[in-house]
Amino acid sequence: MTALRKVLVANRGEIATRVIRACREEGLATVAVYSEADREALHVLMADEAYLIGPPPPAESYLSIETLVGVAKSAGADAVHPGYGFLAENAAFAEACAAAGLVFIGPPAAAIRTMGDKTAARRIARDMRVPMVPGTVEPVRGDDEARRVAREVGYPVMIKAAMGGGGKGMRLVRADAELDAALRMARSEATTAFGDGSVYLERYVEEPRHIEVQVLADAHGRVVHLGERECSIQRRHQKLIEESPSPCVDDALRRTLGEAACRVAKAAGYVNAGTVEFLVDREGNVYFLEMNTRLQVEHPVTEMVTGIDLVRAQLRIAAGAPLDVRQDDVTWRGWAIECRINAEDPFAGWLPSPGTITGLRPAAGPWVRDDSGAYEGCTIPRFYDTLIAKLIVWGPDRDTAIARMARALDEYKVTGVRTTIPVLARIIAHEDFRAGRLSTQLLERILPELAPAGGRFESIAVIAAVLAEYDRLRRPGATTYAAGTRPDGTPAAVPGHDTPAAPAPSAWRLGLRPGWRAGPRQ
Ligand code: MV4
Repeated sequence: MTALRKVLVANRGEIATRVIRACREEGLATVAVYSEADREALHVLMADEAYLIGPPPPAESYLSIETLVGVAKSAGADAVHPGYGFLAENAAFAEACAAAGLVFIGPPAAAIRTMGDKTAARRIARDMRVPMVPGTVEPVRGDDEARRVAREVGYPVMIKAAMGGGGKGMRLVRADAELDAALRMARSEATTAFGDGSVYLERYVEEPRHIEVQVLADAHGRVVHLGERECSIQRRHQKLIEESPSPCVDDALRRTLGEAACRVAKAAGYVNAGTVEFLVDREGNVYFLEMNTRLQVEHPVTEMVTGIDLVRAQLRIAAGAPLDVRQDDVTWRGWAIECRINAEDPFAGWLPSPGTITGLRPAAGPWVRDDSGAYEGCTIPRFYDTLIAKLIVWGPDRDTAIARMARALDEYKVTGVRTTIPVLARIIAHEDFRAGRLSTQLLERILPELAPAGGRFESIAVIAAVLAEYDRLRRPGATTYAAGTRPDGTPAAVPGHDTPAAPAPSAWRLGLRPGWRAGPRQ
């Protein structure tokens, strides 16, 4: 046991606030870090101390391993929580923390590295006799081998980047004739995105459901699973709504999936919280997909049905404590649903809608949870993920949870930026969602009717240009250009798109933490 005292939270937004809350409940001091775009962000206000780590582009701030480790050491932190995204699944970061004598609140670097290679993960699943999609367990060497395997497993097949995951760099191939070109494209995309052109093949599963199992593993060899989350409501690999349990998983399947997930975690030498992903086809066959070596965005739905605080568990596991639950102690009660509220305009091509939140009234009331990184007057910067908050509800059964989510979405008011709330409400009201007829294709099918581009459509060319501008702004050096800057240090509005910046009430005057003081500026 290494008793932790002070945790540096290497993240921003709602997940940073989630981790700070758990630390405070555990009696741990917290250190926030922030970029120039986040000077008045909620996580900065909530932490005991906060340190500026650089300009807005992530590569120069939240992704800078050297800066983060340096700040953790100089602030006297003894542990680092990476949250999700940014450096959460970066083995080099976990190693740099360990080398500096900091406890990384996540899995061992070796487990991150193993699972980062999706073919290595498939070899583990094969060795553990966990069912998986037919395909290769090594990267394919040449085009001839690829053709042979594709014919063997049968078309359609998917080409996936070995170092990819989360849907990036996948390519669907329906016939021999398309294979060579698809391989070339996939390899080149993988090289650009992951610095490694290795690809592997899998048979394509049509209209699958996306189900994932939460696991917790301690440093003493004990592994438990906390059941599944249904994550089929996605758009372009971004989940919009998640729930637990899944309407298509019964007790027997839960046990099968849970035991499979635990075997994979054990074989990988996994420690801390992790998630094992599966696909479920129309016939109910399940296939291992990959393992995510981090706390996930949608972890709250698991917390709500199991009563287990996953971030608290992460902190305790990192300190070397044995798990305080055995598998038989884990029970599931009721139903939980999460909706992701993003600053995006679903009626204008889902363009990011950064800016100042001029009015905010989150939903509240019984069995409603608001995991948020926002407050009235705060600014949603254009440099990061557009997630404003996660709205989570619990009910004794799925119908009650759905009615509660509909009520809560109706109650949730945000002005100043466009949000995904209206389209979330329409999905929740849709008969296929209510009937539990979920698949990864459902959203693509019903969105044209739920979120017509009509009213605010700005033409495809404008949308493409604005998206390219956001892309550019997120790259290193982007903030040193000549355009006018806002008082918060962020560049002026994207022409023709942004809502004009309204003067924000100063966050410093909100008095969220009377004792708050900024740490030394770097
Ligand atoms: C698949 C698949 C079908 N067949 N693999 C996407 C995220 C990443 N974790 C793996 N993903 C998928 N892999 C095989 N062999 C379907 C998905 C998938 C998906 C694909 C297209 C559109 C939406 C999707 C949502 C979830 C999963």
